[in-house]
Amino acid sequence: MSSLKEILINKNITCKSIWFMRQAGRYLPEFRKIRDQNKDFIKLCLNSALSSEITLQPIKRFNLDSAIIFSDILLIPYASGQDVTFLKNKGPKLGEFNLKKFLNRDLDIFIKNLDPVYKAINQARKKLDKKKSLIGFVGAPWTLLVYMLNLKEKDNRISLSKINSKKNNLDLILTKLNEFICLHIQKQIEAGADVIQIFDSWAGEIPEPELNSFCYLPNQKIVKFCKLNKIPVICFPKGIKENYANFNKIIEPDGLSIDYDIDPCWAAKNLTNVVLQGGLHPKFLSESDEKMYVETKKYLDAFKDVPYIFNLGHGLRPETDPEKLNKLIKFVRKYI
Ligand code: 1CP
Repeated sequence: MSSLKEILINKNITCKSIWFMRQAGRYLPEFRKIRDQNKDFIKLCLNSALSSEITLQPIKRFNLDSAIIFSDILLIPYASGQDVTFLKNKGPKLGEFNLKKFLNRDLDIFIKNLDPVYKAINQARKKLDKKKSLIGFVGAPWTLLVYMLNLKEKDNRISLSKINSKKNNLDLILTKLNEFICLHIQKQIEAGADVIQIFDSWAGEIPEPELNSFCYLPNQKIVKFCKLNKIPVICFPKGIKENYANFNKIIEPDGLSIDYDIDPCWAAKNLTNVVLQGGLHPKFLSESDEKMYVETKKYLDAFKDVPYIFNLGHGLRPETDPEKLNKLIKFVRKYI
């Protein structure tokens, strides 16, 4: 069994594991070379040979314990029929959301559109050492809605008025989204993914009274689905602060990825019966080695007696120097 699964399933504290969110892509020169020749990001994600190669690039370079499939959370809106484009240095831009088209989308067409992702998982799994996990992933419903309904304002705040105007249809949208997400998970498992991570990157923008309907319930449904399929699942409800404790009690995921606002000592005390992951602010990879090591040690010390997966409090930044990441990995491996 891979070290990641060994920790998630058996809560084995002697077994340590390292991987990084957004480890495949952006900051790696070998990725940039491929990216420069493939201007259409969606097409690149749907090129099975290239996306399986990109998935394995950080494993070859750093011998990390797990690979995460090179894909994107926005392939779900894409496969459901919405226009999705990625603008250089500006991020994703989605076309107008068409409720009727979305609700009537045939599941077979949805899956057919994503077939290259499953082929990529299959190819990457074959080339990946059996002791390493291949992580499949999805965006949580709320985080997908932020993009699908174009809720993000220029200052990165979320416009709730836009979601309020859709209130009557919200249950229908969430139900269909859940169906797409679970199907996408099932297909990733069948193709060879052995752990699933749910990214709820914008959970911190949900007003407290709505946390239950937009964050807890939708994540709980997906976690239940993963458990039914006997696949370990890690949740990442970024930005919900002390509500991480409620999230953990209600949803009961196998793993919980903490963001950089969560104090590791608080987490060790308050987030129990779960395997913790992550925490270190990705910005420390742009500071001095000493500062990076001091900050890293805070997490390794706080979690030395509990099952812990080393990772960051959010994804690796595009400006990260791969050599700096190498130093961090060496430090963590020596320490644990
Ligand atoms: O222009 C480029 O080269 C594309 C950059 C890029 C890459 C490499 C995007 C655009 N997505 C990805 C891959 C990706 N996205 C992975 C690959 C596997 C890995 O190494 O982790 C994963 C897991 C994601 C997940 C993802 N996409 C999230 C959740 C994680 C997070 O960072 O919060 C989100 C929010 C997205 C949307 C997205 N896709 C791309 C960008 C720039 C964004 C974020 C835009 C924003 O900030 O709103």
